[in-house]
Amino acid sequence: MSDDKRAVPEDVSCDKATIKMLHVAQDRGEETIFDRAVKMKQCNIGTEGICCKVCSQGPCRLPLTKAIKEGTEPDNRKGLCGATPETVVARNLIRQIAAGCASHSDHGRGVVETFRAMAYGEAKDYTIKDEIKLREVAGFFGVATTVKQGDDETPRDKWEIAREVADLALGQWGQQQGELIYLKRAPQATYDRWTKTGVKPRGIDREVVEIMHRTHMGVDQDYRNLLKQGARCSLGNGWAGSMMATDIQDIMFGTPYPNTGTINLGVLSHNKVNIIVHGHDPLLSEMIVAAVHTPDMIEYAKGVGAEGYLVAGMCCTANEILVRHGMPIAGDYLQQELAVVTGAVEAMVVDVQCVMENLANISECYHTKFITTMPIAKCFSGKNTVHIEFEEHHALDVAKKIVKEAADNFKNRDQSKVCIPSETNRMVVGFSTEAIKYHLGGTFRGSFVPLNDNIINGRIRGICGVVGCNNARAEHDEVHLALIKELIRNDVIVLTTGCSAMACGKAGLLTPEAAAVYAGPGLAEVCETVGIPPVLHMGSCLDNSRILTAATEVVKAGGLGKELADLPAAGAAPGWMSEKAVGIGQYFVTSGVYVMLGIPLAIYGSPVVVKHLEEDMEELYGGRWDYDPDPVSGARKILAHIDAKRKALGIDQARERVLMDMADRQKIEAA
Ligand code: MSK
Repeated sequence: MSDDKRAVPEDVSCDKATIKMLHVAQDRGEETIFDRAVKMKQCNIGTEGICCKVCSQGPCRLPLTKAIKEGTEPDNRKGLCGATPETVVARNLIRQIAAGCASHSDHGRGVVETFRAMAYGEAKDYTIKDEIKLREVAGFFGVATTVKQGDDETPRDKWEIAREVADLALGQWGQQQGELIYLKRAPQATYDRWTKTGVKPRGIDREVVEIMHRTHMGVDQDYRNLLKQGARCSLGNGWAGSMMATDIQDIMFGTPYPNTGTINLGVLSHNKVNIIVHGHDPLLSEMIVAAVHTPDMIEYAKGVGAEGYLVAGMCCTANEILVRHGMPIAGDYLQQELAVVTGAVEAMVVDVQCVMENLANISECYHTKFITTMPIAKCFSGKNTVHIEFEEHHALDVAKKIVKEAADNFKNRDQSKVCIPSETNRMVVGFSTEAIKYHLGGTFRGSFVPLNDNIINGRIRGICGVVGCNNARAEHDEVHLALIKELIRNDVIVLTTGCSAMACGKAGLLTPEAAAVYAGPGLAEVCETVGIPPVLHMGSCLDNSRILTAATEVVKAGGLGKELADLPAAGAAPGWMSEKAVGIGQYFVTSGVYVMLGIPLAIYGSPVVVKHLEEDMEELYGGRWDYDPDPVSGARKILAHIDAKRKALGIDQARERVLMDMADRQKIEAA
């Protein structure tokens, strides 16, 4: 770290393009999040979760002193009202869960509203791209897909089905009683556990609102009861809000199947109008992709002297258009300011979530138009900031307006400031649950059985979902890569989404060839036979629900236990930063998954709450939280967890056989 309080690029990232662009930004005197992370220290009280701000008599701060920690002083910490550290920490944590779940599920609501408008003929620019998925999803809602005509069953009209599905799906947000329909998609034993522990959500919105009520001053003062509501709310997001959003997006835009793509800042073009679509919601970005391919927009680009358009994604909007259209990814969350620093971006078009406010400031140093598009996500600052509101009933018209705004800005590009790094990487992406099934068994025999067989015989040791953000407090990309490389080296197949998937793409882990270089012998053999990478890109952070459905398929395929908690599987978020990640982590834990974090939850000010999350939750839900700042050590804890699950299933011996190399076999033969 340098004395003038700027980040040392080589210390904060392992990605070459990021390092180069950070040097460029610093040479130009432009500040990025990497520098701000050096300048601004984190608050110790906040990081431990022991600051209570729920009434105006505080904030009350309850620091965990060394003497309390060591037991030489009694723990008499209390807020003005008497709130204990347990209550304060649990309240803060479940408020994060509520915010995270609300974000993903509100995104989901928008998708379902547009789907409904489409089904009723009010959003004519959208259509049904995957009718097979529509009919499958109709089955989950109990909507008939055939109609009886005499003795015959004939397929029902797809638009009729879509209308019924849309009405039922939308009702899940406001449902007040009973339980959410999609919970039944979980393995029966997992569902039974939720019944027993009383965490089945009634409605998506209701559980979020109830968290806000319970955490108001003077309501719920039992940390176990508070955390239970956090668990309930998380299921409403993971198994309903997010899962329905993924399903409906697949119906409207197509279910992803393996596809190739390119990643990193080097994808930007010197000769084309560069448009970056950033955020999470594919409703607009799908239309921008469609708009740039229309003859009038192609002509428009020529008219401004450009060779066409380059639409590249950023954050999870990138994952959405990548998996369905093969559109390139410019970068992840931490690279958003650096994309503008290339001086070659005509428009940074944002929808919702993970958009840094500093984009407004950094855009002012260049010609870049910072275009906000959602009524719930405007930006006040910056002379280059423009708001062009998205409206689903005229989606293509809005997209064309944005494309024109970008094209008109092409002439303002200052060539003396253009600096596009050369780094790009090829990758294979788009492994939806359906695609994995197809890959393993083909069109007629699509099945997870071959995966289970290879887990049982020990070629594959286990499965790990590695997901989540990059965080400016940890080394960019490296925390993901170190953990993932350790896992695949030890024959654990990795399912990845979000910015973690992007780190893998940039490092070349998302190609089938990566198996020979990085995977252990068992996993490498399976990857080579089936033709898949050792790390499977499953989509955006919303698509973590795909990991739940894939894990459910593994349980259904048999031989690996009855509930998700039985599987030799784990989850990890080595560099998480957003509240959405807390919501996601909790839905995995509540579903029975061991979750390893590389950045701590704000809970360590209450050892009692820590014990509940890291130990007691396993008894309740079968899954638990864990934390290790060292990614390799974190990976080893995941391996130990997977081995314990293998032992409980009685398949640990098979694993030992596969691990024997030639020398081991020769020893046995000699004996
Ligand atoms: S974009 S939530 S930084 S994964 Fe989904 Fe990346 Fe995390 Fe945003």
